[in-house]
Amino acid sequence: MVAARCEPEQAQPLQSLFRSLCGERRLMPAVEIAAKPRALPVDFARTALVIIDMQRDFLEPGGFGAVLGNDVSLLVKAVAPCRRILEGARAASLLVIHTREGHRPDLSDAPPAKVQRGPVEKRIGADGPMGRILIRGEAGHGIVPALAPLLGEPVLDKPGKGAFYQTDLDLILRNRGIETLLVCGVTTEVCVHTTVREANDRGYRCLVLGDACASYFPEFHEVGLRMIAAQGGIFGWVSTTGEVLTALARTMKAA
Ligand code: C5J
Repeated sequence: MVAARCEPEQAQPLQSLFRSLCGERRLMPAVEIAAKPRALPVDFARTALVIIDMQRDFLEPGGFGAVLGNDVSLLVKAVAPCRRILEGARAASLLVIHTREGHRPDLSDAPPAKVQRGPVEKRIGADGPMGRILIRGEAGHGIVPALAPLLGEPVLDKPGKGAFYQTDLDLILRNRGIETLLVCGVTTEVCVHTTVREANDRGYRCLVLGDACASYFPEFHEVGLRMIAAQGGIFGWVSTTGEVLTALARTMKAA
């Protein structure tokens, strides 16, 4: 096949065509958010907030996290920053998406390799103080009350660690023309990281709000954030709730 050549005199019309096909706004981001490894230009009209797995099973005593022997109080510190960015996103009419990790009661969507780990009484599906561990519909599977989804905000039930795996997240984002994700939630090095890697491979820019993420292992949290921003931002950008809220306020003032 002969490759199409672009003569110099054709370049200008082709660039205009490309701009009109892609939408001029894409080339003129509204605001820059201070971030590592460098500031990220963001068009908030094409940005969604994705809150990962802020579920009672991970954050409250008696849930899956606690049953596994973790100190759940380490995750609770992410609730207030998540709440602040959630309120900011709602005020600015951003698309807000909540995710929950969990499985069908019959475990038909839970790979045996995931379930069959550790003592039987501590496994996914076992009875716990907040109902069956990590099972949809049980009390522990719910999102903590401070971050309860509002009617109309998509809540994605995911069987895996990543929010794109076996969900319609990509479809929802593409139908809304979303190109940038503000990502927060728990845990930094597991479900947040997996989701950011999946999103990055699908072409989304991911800005992770470090203070609105948390881990049972503070050192994993720190290193997890550093990994995202390393090598020129190998998976994305890392910022804070405060920086994003400042940028949102600037945008809303200018509008
Ligand atoms: C874990 C999660 N850690 N949401 N899930 O199993 O990070």
